[in-house]
Amino acid sequence: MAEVGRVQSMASNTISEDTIPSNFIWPETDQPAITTIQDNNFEIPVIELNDTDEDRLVKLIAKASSETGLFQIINHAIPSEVIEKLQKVGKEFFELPQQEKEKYGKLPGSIEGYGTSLQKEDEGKTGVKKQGWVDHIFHRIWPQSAINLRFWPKIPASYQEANEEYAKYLRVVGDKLFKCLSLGLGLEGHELKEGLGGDKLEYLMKINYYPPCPRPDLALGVPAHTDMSAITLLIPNGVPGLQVRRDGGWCDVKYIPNAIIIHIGDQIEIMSNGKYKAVLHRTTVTKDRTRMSWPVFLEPPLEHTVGPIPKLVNDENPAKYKTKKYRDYTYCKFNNKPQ
Ligand SMILES: O=C(O)CCC(=O)C(=O)O
Repeated sequence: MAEVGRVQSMASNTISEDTIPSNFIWPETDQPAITTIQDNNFEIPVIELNDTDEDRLVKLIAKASSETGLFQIINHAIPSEVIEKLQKVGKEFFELPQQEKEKYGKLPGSIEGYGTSLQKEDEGKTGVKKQGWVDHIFHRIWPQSAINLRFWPKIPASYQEANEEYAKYLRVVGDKLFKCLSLGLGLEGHELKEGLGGDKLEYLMKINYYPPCPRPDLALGVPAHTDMSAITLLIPNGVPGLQVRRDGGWCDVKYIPNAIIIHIGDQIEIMSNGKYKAVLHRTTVTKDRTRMSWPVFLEPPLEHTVGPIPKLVNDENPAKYKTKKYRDYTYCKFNNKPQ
């Protein structure tokens, strides 16, 4: 912890009558008040996706993906009305009565559906796994064959249309990013996407809803992790909360309005044999504002096998990762088992 002197500790001198259940109180090694490096906002690279100089675009994306695993794209050609509509219907869904949201509850063994750690009283026991201060819903939005509308909210009525419209634009952005990431590795433009299942590549929408929290100094939204996906394309609302690991602590990420935040995930790190880096990140919550985010995880089908691209592996640069089915990768990741 070289930079520990810059990490401000507030937890010990915060006096508050507000309390939260113990299962939301993280150990001191994770508490935002102790581990956030103050006044050190992390300015993530801003990349114009409509840059007509393809070489420059490829270099910028490859640099950001190798150094930080996180960047934001602007001029991505997704109309702001499409994004606003997506955000509006998502917000309306989370503001519905709990009973209505539970209609979309997850089924055993399925990632899709509504999930909450905030409303379930039986989970508030001391000693249980620490929980994030967040509700969420997952559902696939592409390809058509992977969509199960049972998990798509029927209220508000325009939810489906707004998500379909967003998916249509997002696919163009996803294809362009994969092409640039491929070229940045010296591969042909189609190779990364092909290695992830080609047109069977899945777009998994998640919406995070982080309500105000009486003790944002002690709680976390989503705990530290890298994404299992290949890449993640995320839209936040205007409330800050994303943090990345830096200098032995955590830095707030500053993003610009209307940008899409791109996270490099585990599958691209693996395929690139470590040239691109999956970004370690987490989220914090605030006392008086609701934060929301809409990450879409671009990932291979569960039965698809992913490993370092053979062209990137040789005697000097042997494979650093195993080649395995994505289903097996997700099993190990969910269950904290070695890969
Ligand atoms: O809300 C965010 O900005 C990030 C969310 C995230 O990391 C996740 O849902 O996996």
